[in-house]
Amino acid sequence: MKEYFENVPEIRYAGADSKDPFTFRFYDADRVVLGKPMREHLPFAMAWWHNLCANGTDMFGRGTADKSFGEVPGTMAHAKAKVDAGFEFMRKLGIRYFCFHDVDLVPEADDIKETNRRLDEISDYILSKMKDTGIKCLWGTANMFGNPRYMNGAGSSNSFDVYCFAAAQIKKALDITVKLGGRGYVFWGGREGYETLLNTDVAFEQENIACLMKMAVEYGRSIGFKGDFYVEPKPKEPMKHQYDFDAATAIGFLKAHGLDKDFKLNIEANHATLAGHTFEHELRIAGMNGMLGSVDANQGDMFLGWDTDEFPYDVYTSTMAMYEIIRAGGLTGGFNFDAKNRRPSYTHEDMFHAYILGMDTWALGLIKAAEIIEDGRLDKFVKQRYASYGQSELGRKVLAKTAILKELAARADSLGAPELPSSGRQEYLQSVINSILFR
Ligand code: XLS
Ligand code: CA
Ligand code: CA
Repeated sequence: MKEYFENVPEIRYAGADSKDPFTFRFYDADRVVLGKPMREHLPFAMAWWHNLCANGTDMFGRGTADKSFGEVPGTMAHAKAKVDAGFEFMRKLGIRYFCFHDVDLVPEADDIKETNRRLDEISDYILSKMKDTGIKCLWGTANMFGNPRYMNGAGSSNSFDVYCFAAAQIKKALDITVKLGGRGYVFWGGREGYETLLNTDVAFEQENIACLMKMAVEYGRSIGFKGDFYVEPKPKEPMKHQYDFDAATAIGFLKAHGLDKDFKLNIEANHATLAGHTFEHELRIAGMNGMLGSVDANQGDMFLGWDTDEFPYDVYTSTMAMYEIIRAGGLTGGFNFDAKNRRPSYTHEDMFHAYILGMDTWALGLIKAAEIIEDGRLDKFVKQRYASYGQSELGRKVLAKTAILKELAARADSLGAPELPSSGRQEYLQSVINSILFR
């Protein structure tokens, strides 16, 4: 069997002091943290599109990276070479899952019947590789934003024929996800949104999106899909206004349409910051609603207003994100590196450096989040901050939801002027975090 990454060995844990670039400094799959090995806390996944397809092309220039893997792009031979290279890549890193869009796997033909035939062929091939390696599918999805037919969206398109094409792609992507045993199925509303109200019926479009999702659930369940459907919120780009703006908006939409039992959220770090939120905020909102499903593990650039999909490097964020994830009871999905090398980092070795960085950043985040939990000061502080509700009979009635407005007003009258609430102590708490992070 041809080796695609000859210069790269299997990546092993070698400790924080390791100077060998092809080692993990923090990700030690067997290390037990909070009673579970790291590999169980961190089901990492390779994103087929960025890792095996994206070559650094941007709107100002051609690609810089060679992702041909020795074959001619646009052919089935190339599609198979990507499978071989991808499985070698995952095996060398100890990554146990992958995520895909339909059109990442095969070149799209003009006729959907031919595209579907190619998908059948490649998924047979992928399945044989999965059996040989034990690598699994985290989630699948349909790319309903790239083809020009989706210029006005898929579920939100003004064209009924385009809506039918979206349905056909979802049906096939679900077939493939089930065939590969995927844990989840993602809806990222790529172009589900609008540019101007002057030509848009928002209510009509949102009803149609929900209807498509309902049909997807019915079909998925009918073919034995037991996993979660996910919505991946994103506020903008490519559309100016995207309907799944953020976690709260997506949850409201899912609940309004009775989809919240089958759907959870796939929270992407870069999308959170585009929405003006921290990643932790989005995880908290999803988690407290029982709808935290999976994570797209990347980071954005605060100086740029677009979706840069960088590999995660910020340990403050991975720590506080892991803190949220653990407290929410973990993920039903996993950690998909929806991230790409920077354009000047164009070699095959850079693909490995990027994943080593990402996996180590999350491993360190897990270790430090566990320390914050074991330390307990943060948790205790937050509980104490709201303690006044439990300190009077009336406060307890509010907690039991039996109080009435008049009683509360009477208490306010008896107090005259209330004392200031207790101090937020933000700077103290930040110093606690630093002392745990850097000890
Ligand atoms: C794009 C999205 C996309 C989804 C899957 O911004 O992040 O990659 O994760 O369609
Ligand atoms: Ca994503
Ligand atoms: Ca992104």
